[in-house]
Amino acid sequence: MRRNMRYGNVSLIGRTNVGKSTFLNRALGQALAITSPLPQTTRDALLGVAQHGEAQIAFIDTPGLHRPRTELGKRMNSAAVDALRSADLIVFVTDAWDKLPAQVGKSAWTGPAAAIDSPWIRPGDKDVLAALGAVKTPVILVINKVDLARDKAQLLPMLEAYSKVFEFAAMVPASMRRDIGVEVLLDEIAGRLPEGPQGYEADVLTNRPVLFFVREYVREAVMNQLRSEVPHAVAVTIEQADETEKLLRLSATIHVEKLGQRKIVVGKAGAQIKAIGMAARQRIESLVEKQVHLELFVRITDEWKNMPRMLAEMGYEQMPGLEKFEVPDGN
Ligand SMILES: Nc1nc2c(ncn2[C@@H]2O[C@H](COP(=O)(O)OP(=O)(O)OP(=O)(O)O)[C@@H](O)[C@H]2O)c(=O)[nH]1
Ligand SMILES: [Mg+2]
Repeated sequence: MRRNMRYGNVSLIGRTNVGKSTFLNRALGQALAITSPLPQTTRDALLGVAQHGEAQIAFIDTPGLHRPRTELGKRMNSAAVDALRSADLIVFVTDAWDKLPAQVGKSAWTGPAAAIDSPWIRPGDKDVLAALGAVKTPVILVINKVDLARDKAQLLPMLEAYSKVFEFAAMVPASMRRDIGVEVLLDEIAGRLPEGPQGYEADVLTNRPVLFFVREYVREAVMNQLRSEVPHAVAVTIEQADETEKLLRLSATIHVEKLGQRKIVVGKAGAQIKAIGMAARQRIESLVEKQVHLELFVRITDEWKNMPRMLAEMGYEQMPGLEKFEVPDGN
């Protein structure tokens, strides 16, 4: 073991759409995880092994914590909570207010009764902060998307409000999009990991198989090309995969819930499905570094989000022992 080598598990948690997966990709130096402007992009915990100086950081990116309305939603939350169990360090990501929170500007507002009721705390963060109260692991707070804050002075009361609710090991304002604060954050993380030998061989990036990313990259293309309810109605299964030295030949099915959604995914004369296939194929090709043939089908599978058999086939596993977990309602 070299001197000062460090290694540890670091879980990324937070509300949906705050930039957890974007941060993972920054840390890895490659776009392994899928990201999109829509909420609920990540559905599964994802390991990404990053190297930072002498430290090897085993990140677990997780689905955004939310109040679930479907069996899929419950499984997403339980995947996120499960990732807290094995963590040496938790990175809790939230995002900066783009303008002053409404209550702050109101003269009638006379200050919060309890720290958690501060108008500077994102309402959706309250559940997560309450859940963190029960963990013993150190937590670093990241306020991402500072590029969106019109007035940077707003960050100070926000940092102060969060620090009153929870004793964070560190607080880092960042912009994953503009590459602000990323190095500082990685230093803060690396410095807090246990000293010891590395957990993975130097060339290991993740433990997910290629077909996991095939499903993800098809879904990412849908999420980035379509709007309204369609992206959230979509799941992807692999029908066939054959690999030779030079070529990966795949066929996959995009499941939607309704006929109208199928029409949108296919598009006029198949133009939309072709564009989705093209974007996904490029992502897969750069991952496997060989030529990819990708054939896509679109099928209506009503209620797949509530069908345990379909969810299992799509890889959204039930975490044993976590069925009872509920995000506390913060009251
Ligand atoms: N303006 C701005 N946008 C950002 C920043 N970081 C991420 N984003 C964007 O925010 C959106 C959501 O990013 P993701 O990384 O998918 O968010 P997430 O937290 O993983 O979301 P879930 O997987 O749904 O929980 C994407 O459109 C990103 O490009 C940032 O620093 N500034
Ligand atoms: Mg994500």
